[in-house]
Amino acid sequence: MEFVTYEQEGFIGVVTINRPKALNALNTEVLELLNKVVDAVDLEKTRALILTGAGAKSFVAGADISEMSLLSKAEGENFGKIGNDVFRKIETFPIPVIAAVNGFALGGGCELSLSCDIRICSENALFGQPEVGLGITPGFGGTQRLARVVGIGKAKEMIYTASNIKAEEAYRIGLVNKVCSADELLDEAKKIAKKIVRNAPIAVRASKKAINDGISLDMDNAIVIEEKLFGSCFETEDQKNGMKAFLEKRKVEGFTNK
Ligand code: DAK
Repeated sequence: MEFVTYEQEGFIGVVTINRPKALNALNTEVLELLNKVVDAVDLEKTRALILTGAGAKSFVAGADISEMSLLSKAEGENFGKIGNDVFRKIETFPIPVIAAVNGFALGGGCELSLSCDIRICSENALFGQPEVGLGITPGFGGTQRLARVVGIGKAKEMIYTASNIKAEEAYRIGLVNKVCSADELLDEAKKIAKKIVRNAPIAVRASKKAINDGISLDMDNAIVIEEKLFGSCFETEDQKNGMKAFLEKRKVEGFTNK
């Protein structure tokens, strides 16, 4: 069985973590496959990715506890590195990545969703960082990314208490942008992706880079990052065509990614 699958639908790629028997828990094999699948995405023809989990119950129920329980220190470090590398690859992936969270997003699952640009979830979703109850800290960026998304106070509460939160609470605190029924989840993610892929791809990519690179800088330096990326758009055909279409009071006829 292929633990990570990929489907291309027009400009949209759908990556599915497919290990439902273990609620899509992340073992070394899944992480390595995820890395390979992401590396293989053709950026010429793909403008947005959706990341989801197989089955009705779970996005990702965390790192694989059975595998982790047997790791030596060196193996633990290696496991952590494989995970951190692929999570960072997703976070800095040139095109937007939408997490469609279809159930449990615990530990490494919550952290994986946090590596994505946008999260939406089904009504049965459950988010949490249960690590301190297992004697470890969040290890795939949870101590850093959760606080950046929901604020330091809420992140600390979730991490210190190891309490899970339901979909509505995740929406209330801004962890997800939308809650919908399980049946509609993938379609809702595709609707967002379709809106993204209609826009000028180079400008979308530059916006992602500007937000990601600027967020941890002071405003004086952050704004310089924006200036450079803004300037780079003026070398593109899409900028010329987009503005020309506006001035001629017509819709742009499809951006070319050039
Ligand atoms: N790992 C391995 N197997 C898991 C799993 C997990 N995280 N979560 C579920 N499973 C497996 C169960 O063992 C069970 O397998 P069988 O017994 O059928 O063989 C199957 O999935 C179905 O699970 P349940 O029978 O438990 O299903 P329930 O509906 O009763 O409960 C549950 C669902 C999600 C509430 C429960 O399965 C659960 O609490 N799972 C564990 C959730 C959790 O604690 N996740 C966080 C893991 S810690 C690191 C970086 C990062 C990390 C670690 C290190 N480094 C830098 C080194 C990350 C750590 C984590 O993510």
